[in-house]
Amino acid sequence: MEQKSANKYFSTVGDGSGLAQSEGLYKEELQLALRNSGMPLEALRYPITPTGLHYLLIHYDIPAVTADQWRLKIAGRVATPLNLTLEEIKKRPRRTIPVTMECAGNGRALFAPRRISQPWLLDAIGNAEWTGTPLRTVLQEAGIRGDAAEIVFTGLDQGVEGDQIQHYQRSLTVDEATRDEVLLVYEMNGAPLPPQHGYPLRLLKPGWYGMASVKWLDRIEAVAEPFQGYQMVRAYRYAQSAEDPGEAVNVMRARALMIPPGIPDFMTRERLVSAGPVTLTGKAWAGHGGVSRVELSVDGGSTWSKAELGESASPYARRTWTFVWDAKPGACVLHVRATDAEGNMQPVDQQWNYGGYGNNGVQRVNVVVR
Ligand SMILES: Nc1nc2c(c(=O)[nH]1)N[C@H]1C(S)=C(S)[C@@H](COP(=O)(O)O)O[C@H]1N2
Ligand SMILES: [Mo]
Repeated sequence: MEQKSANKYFSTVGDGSGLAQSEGLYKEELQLALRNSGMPLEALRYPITPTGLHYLLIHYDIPAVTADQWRLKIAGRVATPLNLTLEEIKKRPRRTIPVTMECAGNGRALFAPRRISQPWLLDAIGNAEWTGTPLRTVLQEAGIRGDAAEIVFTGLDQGVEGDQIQHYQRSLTVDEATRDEVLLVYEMNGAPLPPQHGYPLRLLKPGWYGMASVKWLDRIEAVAEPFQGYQMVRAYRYAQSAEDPGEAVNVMRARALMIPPGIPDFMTRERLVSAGPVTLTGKAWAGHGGVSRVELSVDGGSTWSKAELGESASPYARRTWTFVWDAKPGACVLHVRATDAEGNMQPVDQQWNYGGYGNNGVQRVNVVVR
């Protein structure tokens, strides 16, 4: 990988610490926010998120690529390197799975201080139906050699991040890469992958935060050592400072979100609701083993009651929850929280980290009942 000091060419944002020093948004955050749209929370109502409402996260530019010139290269520590056309990939066994995807940075802007980056609130989510072919069978055909430890996925997109000129690259261990549910995806919601979601082919790693699902795949390489690329060792770490190596971010933490009830105030997006029974509903998910419980608080987090949980369409898709609230006139803050199969509950208070990852602090919705 080519390395260069970015500071030689590019200006610094803020005071150089990487953290915002004020509540106001930096121009650079707004620039990212306008490119990378979130899903309006009322779209939680659709069982499958319409393609144009699914969140987007693009580190650099959408690369220019047409399927006829494109080839997927499979190389490195394999017995038989492969060079596949999109048509050849589509002739392989076809699988469709609904998968809930969430950006690891979801909730970042709710941390204080926040990392200067894509300033997500709670909307970096989607639940699409992805169609493709299992990665495992392609790797079997290439013949992963016994000395391979990881599989590196390289996107066509290139940019400068930190101080490194790079293609977007992430790796998975051979064990993680060859799990049943890992797909090479060429369709989203029954149509060819749109440019912004990785056309012509992307990886899908269900259960993990979105950064693992590399878009615009160019090359898949089996390597002998753990991959040390920027997106593995510098970004996507639960760390306490810029220098702290921290722990890898991977599996999605438990989260429940509600469709904000009633109608919004245009500026604040606080809600106006009529007194009486109000059915609160939303979705909940967790990367490992799914969600075991969802609870509501209608008194600002003092007391909690269990919501009713629906079924999920796949082990990697969110579940619907519902709760009937007897709304009394006045102002209140609604909270919703999920617990995963291992008993990990969403925290009420933030668990800060430098990169602003995995912030699954409970959702709070300000409501005025009249
Ligand atoms: N090649 C490439 N793959 C990528 C990214 C990227 O910038 N380049 N962004 C990643 C991140 S951080 C997320 S959250 C998901 C977002 O996928 P989506 O835009 O289809 O929702 O793609 C991942 N795959
Ligand atoms: Mo992300």
